Amino acid sequence: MPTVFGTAIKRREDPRLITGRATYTDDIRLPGLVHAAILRSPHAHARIRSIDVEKARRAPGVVAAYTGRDLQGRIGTVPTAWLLPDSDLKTPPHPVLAVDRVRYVGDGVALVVADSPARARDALELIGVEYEPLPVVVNQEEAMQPGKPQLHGEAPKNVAFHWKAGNGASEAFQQAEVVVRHRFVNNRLIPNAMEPRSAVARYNPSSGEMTLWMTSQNPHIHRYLLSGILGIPEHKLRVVAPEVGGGFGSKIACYPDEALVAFAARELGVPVKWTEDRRESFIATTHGRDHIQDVELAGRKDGTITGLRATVHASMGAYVSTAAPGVPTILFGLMLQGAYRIPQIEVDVYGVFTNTTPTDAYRGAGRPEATFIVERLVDLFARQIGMDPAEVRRRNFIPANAFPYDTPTGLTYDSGDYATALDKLLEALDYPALRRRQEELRRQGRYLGVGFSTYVEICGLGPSQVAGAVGFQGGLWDSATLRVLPTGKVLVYTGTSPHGQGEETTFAQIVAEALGIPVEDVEVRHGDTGEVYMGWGTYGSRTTPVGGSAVARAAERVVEKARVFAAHMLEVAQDDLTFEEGRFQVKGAPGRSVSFQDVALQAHLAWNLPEGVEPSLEASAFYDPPNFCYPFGAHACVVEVDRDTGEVRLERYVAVDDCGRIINPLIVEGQVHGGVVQGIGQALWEGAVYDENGQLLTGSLMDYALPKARFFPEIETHHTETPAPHNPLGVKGVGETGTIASTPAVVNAVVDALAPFGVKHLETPLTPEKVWKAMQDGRR
Ligand code: MCN
Repeated sequence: MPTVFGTAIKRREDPRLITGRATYTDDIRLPGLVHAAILRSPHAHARIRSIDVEKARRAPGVVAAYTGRDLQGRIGTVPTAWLLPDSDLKTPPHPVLAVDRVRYVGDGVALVVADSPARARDALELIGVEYEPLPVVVNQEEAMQPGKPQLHGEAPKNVAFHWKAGNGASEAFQQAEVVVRHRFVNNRLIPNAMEPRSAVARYNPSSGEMTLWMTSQNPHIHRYLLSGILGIPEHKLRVVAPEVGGGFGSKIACYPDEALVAFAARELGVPVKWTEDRRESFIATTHGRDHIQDVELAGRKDGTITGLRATVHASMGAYVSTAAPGVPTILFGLMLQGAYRIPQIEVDVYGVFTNTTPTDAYRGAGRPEATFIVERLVDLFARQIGMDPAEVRRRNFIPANAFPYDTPTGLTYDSGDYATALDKLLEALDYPALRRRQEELRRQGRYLGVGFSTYVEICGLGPSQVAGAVGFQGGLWDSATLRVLPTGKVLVYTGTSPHGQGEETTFAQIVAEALGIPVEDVEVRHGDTGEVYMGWGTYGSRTTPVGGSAVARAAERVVEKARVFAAHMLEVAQDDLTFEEGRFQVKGAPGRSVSFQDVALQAHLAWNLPEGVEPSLEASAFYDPPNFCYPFGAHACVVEVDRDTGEVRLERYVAVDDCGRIINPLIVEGQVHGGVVQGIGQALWEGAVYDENGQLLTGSLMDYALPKARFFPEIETHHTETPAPHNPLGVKGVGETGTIASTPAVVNAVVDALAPFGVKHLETPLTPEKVWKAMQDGRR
């Protein structure tokens, strides 16, 4: 049997996806189905004087219409799942429909249910809402100034929380030979999964059971939270995530909308569907990033970094979304170490309410914001001391023999070899030749730039104890059950909920390898609380390190039980058996063996069971990792900036990533490609823009520039393999590495290209206009 772990087999998910045969939530058709539409506030901040839904109720095809007042006392508010200890976090109530005040453009105001989606939307126009507009604040720093509009009575100065970490950096700055200070604006991004959010709810009044199909990255968390909002006992609520067309973090949160759909289905006794349109998705699905970062780095002239300090204002938007408090704190502040031995670090984060769409996780969630700071500061430092940026990185790397490495922010990096990744990158780039070419081109008036990003990230979330200690209101272990059928085929149930990442393929590879059976004989099931007992979902690149480890453990247990049957069948002691390539073999007796399939059949036919052993071959495992995983790597981008137009042309992108042992190189490459493209999106094109009235100016795909395939050269991927020392597979996550690494690599490259103009920094996205202006200003 060829090994399947480490093999680039094609994703089994893809045929159904690329032939249009997958079933997404919006594809679900049920008898008697009616359709919901949500009226959303056009104001960023306003008092609601009155809402009149009577005309809408009488409109053709309308079944029902509800306002926030209609729902009061009948449905709960939207909860937050990450409470930050020692931070004084304020979590003002977030009603499912606004009652007397709206706080962002997109805040839900009324729900209409009708016999078709079009009629439901038409009826929204018949709802009369009298708004009294209030002053608006969209910038988080301004929101903390005296006299600015207050979003929530419970949060003076609009501060949702103030959080600190690190070991103090005053000494490093007092003794520094060189200090680099800067302000970075990590711009707000809009996730734009290919499939917008959607929900279908069906209630059975006779049993009191509710089934809710929804676009979820974590159905069990949604079941738990929604059961609270709806007052439906958890065992009567089944949450199913059918095919989910991407999430990128935006389908983790518990939103008001899905709760409303379930509420309406229960009220009306008919199934109800709601699907966001793209415009709605822009304003009503959480956004990402949005930091104002005041940062400084202390160092010596010889290139040693001695300290890093950051004060950050992170926008929470109008309410605290489900996982939002953890993003600019744990996933950001604790990672300001980067890949370097920085002895002193200090970070202060203010989470601030503004009249904007709530923010939450977006691919990388906190880690891109941290990596951007570290990698830009390293480049600014290199420039200031006149040293090559690759050399400054190398000098400060945590050395390979220093792992496990305790950081000043309280984490323990598990394993790493950062210098080897950089070496591989420099070789792939042919770095000296690249610098020579840059010089040559500059002489011809052409501006080539090369930018690095040597990153480390925290993922594989995560040890439940640590998560609990930092305020996450849940566990972060995961579960797997393996059911072996009489013919030796295997069903795998995982508590994770992949939505594009490909674990139906890679988890099958883990099992096929462990049991020595064909990979086609393994089927992976996920995303249904009715099928899978419990799990915590897919995000934070945890699915493989945590969920995959649970699968590996369960497979080991299946083999243990199979060994009992095999020993009985072969009439030898268990210790006399080896298990290789799917066969139990009597040691030293080549002719005497049984296959895994023989054992599976025996376990079920059960006419000759070992004494005291129950029939069947099934095992479960619950895996709680002892540590996070810390994938790392070295990325480089080569750009050429057009002197006349300011346009940035991507010439090369080279990624060296280390995600421990690789299960499927093809899938890993795909994840790196997608991640890199998303990170470059932020660097060059993407950015949410609000005007001073809180209107989202980039509220459609005409205004919000997503990356397009034709903008990219072939992304070159390479790997080093430093196994995670603490999980049974030696794997680290890879789902976010590309996004985390790539944004600063591109910005560093553009700034490097513009060095002759004296340009030291440009805020993302680096639009041609900004780049062109920087060249004009530099020349002056
Ligand atoms: N893998 C592997 N070997 C490794 C590590 C991973 O073969 N050493 C494989 C995995 O088995 C899986 C894939 O790579 O098939 C990604 O796995 P993992 O790193 O565990 O990440 P998750 O599955 O937990 O995915 C989450 C991550 C996040 S946080 C975001 S956001 C994101 C992403 O993945 N959103 C995505 N990738 C996405 N890809 C798609 N298509 N759609 C999204 O919404």
